[in-house]
Amino acid sequence: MSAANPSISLESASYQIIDGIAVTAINNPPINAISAAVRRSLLAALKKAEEDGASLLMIYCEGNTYIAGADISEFGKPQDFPQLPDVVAAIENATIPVMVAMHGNALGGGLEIAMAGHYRSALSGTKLGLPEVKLGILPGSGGTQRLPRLVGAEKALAMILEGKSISGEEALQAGLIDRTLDGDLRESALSYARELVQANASTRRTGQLSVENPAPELFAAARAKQEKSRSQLLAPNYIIDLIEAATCSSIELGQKLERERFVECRASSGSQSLRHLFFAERTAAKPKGIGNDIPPRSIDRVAVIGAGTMGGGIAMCFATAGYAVTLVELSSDNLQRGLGVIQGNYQKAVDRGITQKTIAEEAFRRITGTTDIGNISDADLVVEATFESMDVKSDVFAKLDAICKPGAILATNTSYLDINEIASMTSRPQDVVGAHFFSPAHIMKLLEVVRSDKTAPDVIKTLMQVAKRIGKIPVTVGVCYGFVGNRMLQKYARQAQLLLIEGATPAQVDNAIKSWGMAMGPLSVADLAGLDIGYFSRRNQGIEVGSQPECSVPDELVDEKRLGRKTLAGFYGYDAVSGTQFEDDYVVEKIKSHSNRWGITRRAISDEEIVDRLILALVIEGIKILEEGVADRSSDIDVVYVNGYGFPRWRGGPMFYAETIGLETALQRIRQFQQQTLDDFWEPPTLLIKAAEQGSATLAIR
Ligand code: T1G
Repeated sequence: MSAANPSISLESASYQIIDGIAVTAINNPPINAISAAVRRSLLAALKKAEEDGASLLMIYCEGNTYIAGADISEFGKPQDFPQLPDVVAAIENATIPVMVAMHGNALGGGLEIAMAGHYRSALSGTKLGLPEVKLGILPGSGGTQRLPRLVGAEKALAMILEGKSISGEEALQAGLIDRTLDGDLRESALSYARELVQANASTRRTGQLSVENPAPELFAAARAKQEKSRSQLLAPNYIIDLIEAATCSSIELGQKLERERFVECRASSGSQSLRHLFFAERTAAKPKGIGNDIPPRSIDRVAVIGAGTMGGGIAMCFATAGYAVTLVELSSDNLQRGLGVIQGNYQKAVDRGITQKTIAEEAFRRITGTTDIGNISDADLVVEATFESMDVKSDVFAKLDAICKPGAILATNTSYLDINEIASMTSRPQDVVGAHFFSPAHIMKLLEVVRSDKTAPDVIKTLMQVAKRIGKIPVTVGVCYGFVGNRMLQKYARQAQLLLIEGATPAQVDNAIKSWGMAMGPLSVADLAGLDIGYFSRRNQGIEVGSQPECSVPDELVDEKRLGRKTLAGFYGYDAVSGTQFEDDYVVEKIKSHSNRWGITRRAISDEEIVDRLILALVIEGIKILEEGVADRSSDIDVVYVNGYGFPRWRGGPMFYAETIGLETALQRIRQFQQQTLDDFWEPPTLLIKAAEQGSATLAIR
């Protein structure tokens, strides 16, 4: 029989004495984030437990997770007292033993609280980690000082620099926790607490431990790796410094330095950008007009039409996530080739240590190939990934309409074609939707979910949920040429071409924008994708060969069979053996002759102009997309750009970037380009003018 006092309530926690043990349960849904109320509740529970003469204080959380970190939405606002480092210090210095029981996600400040406790336990399956670096910050309440004291400098460095979580079992092995728990969290934790009391367990202060001497090259190697990554964030290097400090300084000194660095990182623009994206990605998952009341359709069986590069990658996404997939091809040769590529991709993932062999084999077995489209009549979701032609797609959708069961979702992976027209080939346009994956589809995170005029809300809801299950970051967009991402990319690529004609070289354009942070330059991207793609796209749009300044050079390159990397010649030359890219004098001369042809006097163009022209082109087109309602919110456009187009995460996306430099500044620069180029494209969009006139910091003014 246990003797329990009545439970009392402390703001965001409950408190109860059971058999002389003080038990406090935090309750702050959805993720038990450390709000000011949670901090006050923890201090109140500790004070009360000491006053009550409890033999031990046990801390755990209600709901489906332990504390998953500080409340990020409080950052940037004045912080209420007590602050977390004070709470952490009070727990470590408590006069009675404190035991923390974790479950779900024990992250960031949550794990820092646990590390200040004297005993730690976790349900098996718990994920423990310090992911702050993903938000451009570092653990700010002793994490960089206590983790190395518990698990050693090397493991601490890996965990904090990568921000990856470890399992409860790994945490036990590493010395981060003392016990794994099973079954009911509260009961299992209570029985561990009773054991500790019976064994007269005393307070143990992590801060008093010292860090075992790490390998001498550990920190130098970490710094060298960091240097190579070209990251512009402050946090990674500071993390290395702080863990090194933990090996030779007192906890007080280490924590003081950590706090200073934390405050600096939190205020940095890099962290503001990453926090913007954290919420933007979660908001994008909730398309406007698709409420919680709409039930999704049930998806078990998936079919993919087309076993080419895109179809194969898409089939892998579903198979890896556990779906049974039927892959359809016209000929058995193409099917076997496609299946071979898929198997090879799984093997690569195994060789690189990304996937376990058995998991890859199981996934591959979930894919069944067929050349008979009639075999997919029971599919709940069909993703068409055939040749980008309206004729081909119309034909496929008419067939799907004839064979698929009622209620099946019919998705097309088109990049540019009109999904309203594709839907009109069926008698069920409400079930037709765009699922625009990015190449390589099994790796790239972005999925544009394209809503046609008639797509049913539950189809969107279902695809958004399926996207999350297959590890994608979905954004709902409307129908227009190129949807959000490619439509903006065209304007960006056009500026790159115009800059060449006005005076720049391919390497100058690419280097300027890469130094700014883009993963690749636009002309290297064009070479990689193949210059023939743009060539055919221009012909499909009825643009005659060489008829515009922005496309006369690439058109001529294609006519000369310089198709890009695949022919070892495009905007650049490529070494036949090593594949190394180099600026090709032949192309530079060709560009100059095209400047002449268009009567343009070449001039020296600054890197600043290159960057502004390219990025503000994205901003203008993004704003037009917003005005037209093709994207629900400007943050959705940022999510598209950072996850699909190599836009630097630490700059938050093109729209956030415009807000960061100030909308008035962006407008002025756009007006300068309008005057300088006399190009209608630079006509400032009304929404930007209005936002700037109102002095608004954001584009969300409607
Ligand atoms: N602060 C505020 N809101 C948060 C939040 C946080 N830390 N984490 C999640 N949310 C919201 C999220 O916006 C969403 O809201 C809902 O919770 C569910 O999240 C001092 C300074 C815990 C693994 O970085 O990784 O501690 O959209 O959709 O897929 O040193 O959320 O429903 O309105 O993501 O089940 C460190 C961040 C903070 C963890 C759950 N901690 N969170 O994933 O749900 S910094 C983190 C996550 C810190 C200390 C430092 C994930 C999750 P809404 P969700 P999920």
